Amino acid sequence: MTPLVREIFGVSFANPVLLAAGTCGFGRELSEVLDLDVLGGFVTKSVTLEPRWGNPAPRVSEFPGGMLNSIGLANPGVEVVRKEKLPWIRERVRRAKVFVSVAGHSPEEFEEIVLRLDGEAGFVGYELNLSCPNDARRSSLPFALDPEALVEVLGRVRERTDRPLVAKLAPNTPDFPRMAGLAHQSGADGITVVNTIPGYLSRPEGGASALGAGSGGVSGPLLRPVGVHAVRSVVASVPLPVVGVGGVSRPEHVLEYLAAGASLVQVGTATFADPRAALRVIRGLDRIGGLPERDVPTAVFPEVAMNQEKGVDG
Ligand code: RRO
Repeated sequence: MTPLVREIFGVSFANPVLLAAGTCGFGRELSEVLDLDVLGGFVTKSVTLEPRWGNPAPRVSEFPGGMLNSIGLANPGVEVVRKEKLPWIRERVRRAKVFVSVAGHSPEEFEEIVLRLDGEAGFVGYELNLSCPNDARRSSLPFALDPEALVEVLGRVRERTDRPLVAKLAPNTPDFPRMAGLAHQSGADGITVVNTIPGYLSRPEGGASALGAGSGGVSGPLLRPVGVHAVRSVVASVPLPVVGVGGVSRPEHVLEYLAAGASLVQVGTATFADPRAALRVIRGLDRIGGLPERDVPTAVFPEVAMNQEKGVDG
């Protein structure tokens, strides 16, 4: 067994458990019920260039397999994050490591958001949200399903920061090795898998959508096998740390993701049902007495070598 502490991206995490983007805002509200410093870290709500109100209510709906959401990227915009949210984090968060989730409508917007935030203290790196299923303003594919767009986002942002860049991919990516390989070649330091699965729920009486926006993203228990599968696939194809997310609500789930090769694991939807879910998970890992030994994969695997030979567009 090894202790819970993880050294990933040149950063020391007290444990491998982070809160997933969109499940803890910018930390402040949750800090009233959970000591954020028990966490390995957290990822902020995705930040856009302009403030966004988000989608019409209802924004979430439950079903037996989990939850469907279409929040619609509601966030105060990069300037409020810079002037209000990050100062709060700087003052109040001591040990937990914070990643800012960035979501643009174009590669230029990703670049601009990073430019505006990079001079600020209080966070260690960026999780690039390339996979939001609920972004009405981007009419074509999410970045994570569009190889050229993914390469352009990574390339532009890489020029603007030396901080760790973690690319968050979509669960409906038809080819994880290819997209993870492109992210790696374009400067990503890590890969997060997975975001929510596009889905639709009707109201019990039938017909109309259960959500104000129509379709949404599915998360919760049914996402766990999807996330673990994605972690295995990415770990086997790129020599980067992989962050696993999807359906984690118990310490055993963290161990399952770590056994699949994840370096860090995020708790997402479970926090909505119980704001202290991540604390229970970390206490459970403590009771187990640490984490099983596992080598972090460092080899360059054949799929990556193939992508490199073919060039970034594969
Ligand atoms: O805000 C959302 O509706 C949302 C985002 Br940005 C995302 O990345 N994933 C998700 O399920 N919802």
